[in-house]
Amino acid sequence: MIDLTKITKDGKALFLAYDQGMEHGPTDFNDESVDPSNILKIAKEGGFTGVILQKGVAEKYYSGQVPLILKLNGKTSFIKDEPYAPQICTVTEALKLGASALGYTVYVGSQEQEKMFTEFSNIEREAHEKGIPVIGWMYPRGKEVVENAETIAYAARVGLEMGADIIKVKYPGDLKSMEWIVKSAGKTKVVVAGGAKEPLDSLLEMTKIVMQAGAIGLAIGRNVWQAEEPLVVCQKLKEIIWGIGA
Ligand code: FBP
Repeated sequence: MIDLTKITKDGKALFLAYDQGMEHGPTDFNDESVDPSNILKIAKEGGFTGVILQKGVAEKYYSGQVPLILKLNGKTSFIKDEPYAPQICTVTEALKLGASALGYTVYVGSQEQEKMFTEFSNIEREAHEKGIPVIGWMYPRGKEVVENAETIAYAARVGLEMGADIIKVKYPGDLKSMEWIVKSAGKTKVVVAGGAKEPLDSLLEMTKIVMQAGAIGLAIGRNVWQAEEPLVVCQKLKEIIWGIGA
């Protein structure tokens, strides 16, 4: 088993996702969040167990604030056909930038799936030889695929079958579905994405369900750095993930 202790605390995880500049463009940002330095400050002060960056941002802004999870592939939202996010950073480059773990998105069910399977497998082989964990963003997507609880569970299972150490999935909407996703992922650990900004109460309720279902935590972006007081949100999330007073 690959050691996850660099990016977890007591087996639980809270990752700050900041690859949206690539995935959605700066439309997600305001004057504060457009500056990666402010995000890294939140990552450190908020007690995150890892921050997720693309290589360009890591190169120019990262200096060991919290453990780095380097995203090795990505795409823009202009792509409307079958989704494929090409690899844009190598394992060697990521390690030079100080990465403690690597991230890669697989659009499970896309007509381009084969390319992502191949890239993911090659990355994973090299990373595991070096003892580095690989996190798979396992998203069921493509013209033949509807994203729902069942297809998210399928994508989660593909993460296990492919050997991901952790998978990141979208929240399916209820406890029973979430439990099935966690079961489907087996010994592969599960973290859940935050999604678009929503009221704090709903976010906290989702976090409780996610933890109750057996996931190890969240990999969350917009719901933290789009909040008026990101550190207050972090504290509440930590209280749920690690227990009161975390
Ligand atoms: P959020 O918590 O902001 O949703 O971030 C999670 C994440 O997976 C990011 O890592 C990624 O940039 C984004 O969501 C991709 O979302 P989508 O593919 O649904 O546009």
